[in-house]
Amino acid sequence: MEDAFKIIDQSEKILILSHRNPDGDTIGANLALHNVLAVNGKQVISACADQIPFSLVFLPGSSKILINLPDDKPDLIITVDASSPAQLKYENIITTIQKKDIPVLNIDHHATNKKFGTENLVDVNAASTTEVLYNFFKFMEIGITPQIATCLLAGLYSDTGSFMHSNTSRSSFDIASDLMSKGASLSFIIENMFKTHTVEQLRLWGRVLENARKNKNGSIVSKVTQSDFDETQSSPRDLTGIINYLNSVPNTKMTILLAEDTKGNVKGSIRTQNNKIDATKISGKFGGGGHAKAAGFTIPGKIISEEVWRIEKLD
Ligand SMILES: [Mn+2]
Repeated sequence: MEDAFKIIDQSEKILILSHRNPDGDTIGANLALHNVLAVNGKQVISACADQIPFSLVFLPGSSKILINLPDDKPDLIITVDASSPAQLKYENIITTIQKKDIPVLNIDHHATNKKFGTENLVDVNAASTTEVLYNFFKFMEIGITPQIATCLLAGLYSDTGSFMHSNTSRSSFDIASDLMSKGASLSFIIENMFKTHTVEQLRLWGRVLENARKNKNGSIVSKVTQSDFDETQSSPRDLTGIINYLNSVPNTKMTILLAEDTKGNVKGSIRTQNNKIDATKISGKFGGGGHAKAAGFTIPGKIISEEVWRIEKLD
């Protein structure tokens, strides 16, 4: 944390980057950090290559997150919640990080983090990147305003699945309690992040649930194809959250949801409640990453339905 503090202290123009397909953690972390650094006299730009979902627009300062990067070169790039440079999606940034042209502070909590930064503030025991930041702000003796508290709590809420995932620890509750005492608005977070489903999204979820089956290995699997998105007038983004329903069947090995995207890829999401299974080992076989209980991968291709017929001999 001391090194992270030093590298920030030495910089004037700071670019904070969230990962593609942003979630509550990467955006909450970005905005909390933006707020703290701007108050401390830094020139801060926040960006994310993909547009932030409607459910996160309520976060204080969300309009500060740009999609297009300004030409001005920063003195420091801070990445939040990104396990590898590729997660940032900006080609020129990925090259810059690889060439080490500009110092990079990598703040994250993924077990699969590639430690690509000049400094790496990575705590794999933290439930969210905002938990890492919370500890960092404490170390720096930063006063937490209600706005910062809301952003940090939103990240913790998002990554613990409302304190239901196995990464939820005593410290998650301690931090949440402290953030609420500092003015984080829980009702605001819940209303905006969890009660925002559209009818199109619910119809898509219907497809996922209907396609669900338990395979021979005791895993729950389901899929959605491009035609499911077309017919329900929904998009891949509308899948967020549905896998938790699939992953609610007792005594299963794991849950896998396969979804086609518009660019000819299949995105696989893996969840497990089984302590013997490490989801990152499975996602890793397909070039993906994530956490032991929640991981994912993307591979080019499409989903083919196979029908198998066989005759069972009677004795
Ligand atoms: Mn996260």
